[in-house]
Amino acid sequence: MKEKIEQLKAAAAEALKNASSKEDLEALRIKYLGKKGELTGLLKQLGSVAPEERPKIGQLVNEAKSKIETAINENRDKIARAAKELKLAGEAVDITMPAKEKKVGVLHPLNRVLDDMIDIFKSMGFDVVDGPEVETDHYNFECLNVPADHPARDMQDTFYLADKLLLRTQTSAAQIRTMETRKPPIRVICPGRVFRADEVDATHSPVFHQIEGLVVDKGITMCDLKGVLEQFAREIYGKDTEVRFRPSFFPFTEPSVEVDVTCSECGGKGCRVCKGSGWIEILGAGMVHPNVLRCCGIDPDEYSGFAFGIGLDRLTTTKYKISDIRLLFENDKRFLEQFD
Ligand code: 2NM
Repeated sequence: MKEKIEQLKAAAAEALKNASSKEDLEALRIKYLGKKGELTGLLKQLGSVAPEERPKIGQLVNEAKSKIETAINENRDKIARAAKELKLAGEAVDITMPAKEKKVGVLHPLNRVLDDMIDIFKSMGFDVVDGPEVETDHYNFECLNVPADHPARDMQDTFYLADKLLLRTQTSAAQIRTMETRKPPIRVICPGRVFRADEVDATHSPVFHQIEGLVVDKGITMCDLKGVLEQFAREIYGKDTEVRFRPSFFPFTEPSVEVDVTCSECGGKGCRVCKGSGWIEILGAGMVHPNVLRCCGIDPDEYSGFAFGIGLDRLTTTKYKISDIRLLFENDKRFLEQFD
């Protein structure tokens, strides 16, 4: 009997060495420790053992049982640990591998210049206002004192959608709406897309961008206009920039001016960019025509104002030395990615 117990222990130990999975271990447990297992079988034979030997043999069987039990449990832990390590090794991340490049989008050059301009005008107390791109003849022309026979109203120059409905040719239409709804003092800029039936070439596009400004209050004069526009020009082009006002004509302002700055390329000496003149035209402006104020319900005897219109596209192409305005609208990523 003692011998049988020893044999069983040895056989169990040997079988355990070859067990490599949870399933193997479970089979072993059933084989040796189960209800119909080998050790139970031995206990059943206890009856054939001499009575005085029985307690001793019983104890030996129990010792063998707990020994095998412990061995199986230890083995189970070992197998679980090995399985876990294998799993972790499979999931390991090589943190020395170079990461995938994540490209972050950049602002379109037009938006960069626009943001700069908005900052400058906001610092001078202007609000930014918006208006519809589809406008009526009333807001786009009539209230702006553009006479019926003015060439701008021609089908050749303006995109008409219906009889009195059109794509706005300037953002001033939004300013007319502002004057109708707000009471002076008014200080707004109005950036946006405008549309004209132009031939497309390196400097013309049927869609382009304007920022128009408007100030209306009691006692506004040409001096206010000059001060604001000089400040703007120096912020955009640098503080040594000279500003020049030339008489001009627009139906919606009287008097009207065109504003030049010293060429940022040559500093005023004359070069290809300024066509030898040393000056570059950047905007048109003037004192708001009394007819325009009246059309918006503002009394021109009580209030006066100035307004200006700046082309964003040309400012952007000169600032970034972009040779062709069409590049701004084609959205070629190779072009846009240069502005990060
Ligand atoms: C320009 C030039 C001069 C202008 C006028 C107005 C309004 F609505 F007040 F009448 N807004 N913008 C204006 C004046 C625009 O663009 C070259």
